[in-house]
Amino acid sequence: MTELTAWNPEEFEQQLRAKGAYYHIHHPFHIAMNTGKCTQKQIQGWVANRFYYQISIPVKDAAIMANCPERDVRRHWVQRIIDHDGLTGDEGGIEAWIRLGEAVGLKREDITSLKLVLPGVRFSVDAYVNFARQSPWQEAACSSLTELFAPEIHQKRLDTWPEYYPWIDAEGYYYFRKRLTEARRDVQHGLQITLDHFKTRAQQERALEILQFKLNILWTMLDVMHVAYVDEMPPFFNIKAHD
Ligand code: AHQ
Repeated sequence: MTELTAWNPEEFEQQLRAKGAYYHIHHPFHIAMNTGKCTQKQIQGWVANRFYYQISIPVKDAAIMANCPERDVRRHWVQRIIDHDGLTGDEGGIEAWIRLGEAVGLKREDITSLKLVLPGVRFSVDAYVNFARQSPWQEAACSSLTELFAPEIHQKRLDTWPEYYPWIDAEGYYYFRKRLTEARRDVQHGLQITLDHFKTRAQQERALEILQFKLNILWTMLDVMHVAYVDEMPPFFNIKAHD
């Protein structure tokens, strides 16, 4: 079979951006959140579960750094870890996410104990971290390209939540504002690595497969939350606990 012609960089980028159709902004749980249909409990569930994703991002990025022999890539990629873990005097994104949790009425301990994290959310996030650990660093970099679509989702929250959820302390929105610039900067670097590395058509198709894998992770996390908090069927909800 003749090898398909590789896309040029513009066509390849277009193919990557077209995957936005599968972004979790289109998930019913996200649509409910952004149209004011969620209860405080559902918003709290989302924030508490997404905390596990947030604390896993720097671990994932450290795995990429550990697999990457290129100093020039690492000296840029390291900023992602700092953005989340913070530095002395700059609390960082993980602390800002805890602030979001407190702004929606959770106690710090409810969030940091991970006691509200659903098994399916944990499996999805762990799949992402393990993918980064076990894959070539360029493939793991490519998987972060869901952030091509992230500025829109953060802006949507900033535009809609204050009106629909006046009970949320506005302090909590700092995280979404912070990501607007960070995501745009990160994704330029991740996109350049992807356009430079995946050259043949087969490699470019592989990049699309990797992006779909990460889109599946984000979508599955919301499926799990929907079953637990909307269908009210958390794990073992119908099993009588044996003492
Ligand atoms: O807050 C998010 C974040 O820090 C990151 C890092 C990046 C990655 O390395 O995969 N992806 C990501 C995302 C964040 N927030 C998500 C959201 O919906 O709030 C979006 C998510 C992403 O698009 O991958």
